[in-house]
Amino acid sequence: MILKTKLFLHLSLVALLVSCNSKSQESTKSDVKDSNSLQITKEQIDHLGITDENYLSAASKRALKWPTNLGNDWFIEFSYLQPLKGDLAYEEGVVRRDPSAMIKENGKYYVWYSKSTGPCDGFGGDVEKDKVFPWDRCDIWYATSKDGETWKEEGLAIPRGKKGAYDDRSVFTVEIMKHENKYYLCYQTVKSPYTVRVKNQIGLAWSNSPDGPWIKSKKPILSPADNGIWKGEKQDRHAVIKKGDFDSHKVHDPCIIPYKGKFHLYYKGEQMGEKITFGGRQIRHGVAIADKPEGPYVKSKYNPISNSGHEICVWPYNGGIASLITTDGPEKNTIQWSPDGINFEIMSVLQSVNAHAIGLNRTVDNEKDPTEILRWGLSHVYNSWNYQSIMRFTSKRKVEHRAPGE
Ligand code: AAL
Repeated sequence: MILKTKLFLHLSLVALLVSCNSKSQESTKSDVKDSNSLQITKEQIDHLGITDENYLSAASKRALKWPTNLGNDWFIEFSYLQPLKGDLAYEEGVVRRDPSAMIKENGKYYVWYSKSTGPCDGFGGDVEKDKVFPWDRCDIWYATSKDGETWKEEGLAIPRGKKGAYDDRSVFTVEIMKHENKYYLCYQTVKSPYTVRVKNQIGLAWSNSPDGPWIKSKKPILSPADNGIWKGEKQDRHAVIKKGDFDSHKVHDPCIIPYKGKFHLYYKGEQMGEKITFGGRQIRHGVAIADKPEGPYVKSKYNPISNSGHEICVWPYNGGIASLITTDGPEKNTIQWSPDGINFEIMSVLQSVNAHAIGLNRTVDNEKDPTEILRWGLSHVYNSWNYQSIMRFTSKRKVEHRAPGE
């Protein structure tokens, strides 16, 4: 396992970073195999298709360090998204996005999601009155389905708080956890006014039934780090004196996993003064750990625990935690695994991930296969900037490549 993870670090990062930093043109002399540093077998040469073992390119040298017992278990392909039927089919004028994981109760799948109506106006106007993002002025709704394809919208689960509350502006991007016959919804919260610099927090609600009623935590269970310093008074999130920790601006996409007798709250951090790096946003994940589902949650000193990614998509596997990293950063489109829920290594690099803000299917036996939980689930899709809907994704293990009729 450890060997494999090291391999993939080589595959994606070393290839990207080390080769960028090394001299762009190697001399002919250094192309020649350094027989002291590489023990090469005939099988390796044949497997890798190397023309002359005395003339190894930089790529071949890296390939020769891959373990010979390389498996294919974590490599998958996503198919096209499929529309849902019933109440979750696309509806003009309505935002349904960021689906939670699915759980099965009373013979039905349950899903929770952010819901709002009407177009959004951005930050140019009156942020007290406008709807700035599709996920602004949301409440959390839920739906059920017998087959995961045709859904019935059951109604409101978590409304926004009363004026002045920490969640008075929007409650959104929800996840579900069932633990000892109790249900927990964790979600993002924003307090009005929704300015560019507004801090985002995480709230929690619990119930004895998936149908509610839900009791909300009086205070957020997680807040951004408070060690960044804005520059000037103008609402500009890029103007900072000090950026602060990776989560100094927003804590997002919460997902709680019961793990080794504790509760791991995985989340996405957004940093004040965020930059574009490696062609994407500077987004990283963190974990906060509690003894009880309600908290208090203490951020790990190892944070950030990813250097890339966007929405959180994590599941337990083989005594550790697996994580699908998408959208931003040099390690996007990889599946990673950690033996301890903190120290993640790359297990596979995916061609693309045709699913966003994934709602995992938590009803499967995720030990059957490392990626069993990704066989099908929910994703949101941008029908337009104003309106998003929920669709169904599928993926399969990539095990062969054959021409038609071959
Ligand atoms: C997402 C998530 C969070 C962001 C926005 C809504 O997909 O990362 O939830 O706030 O976009």
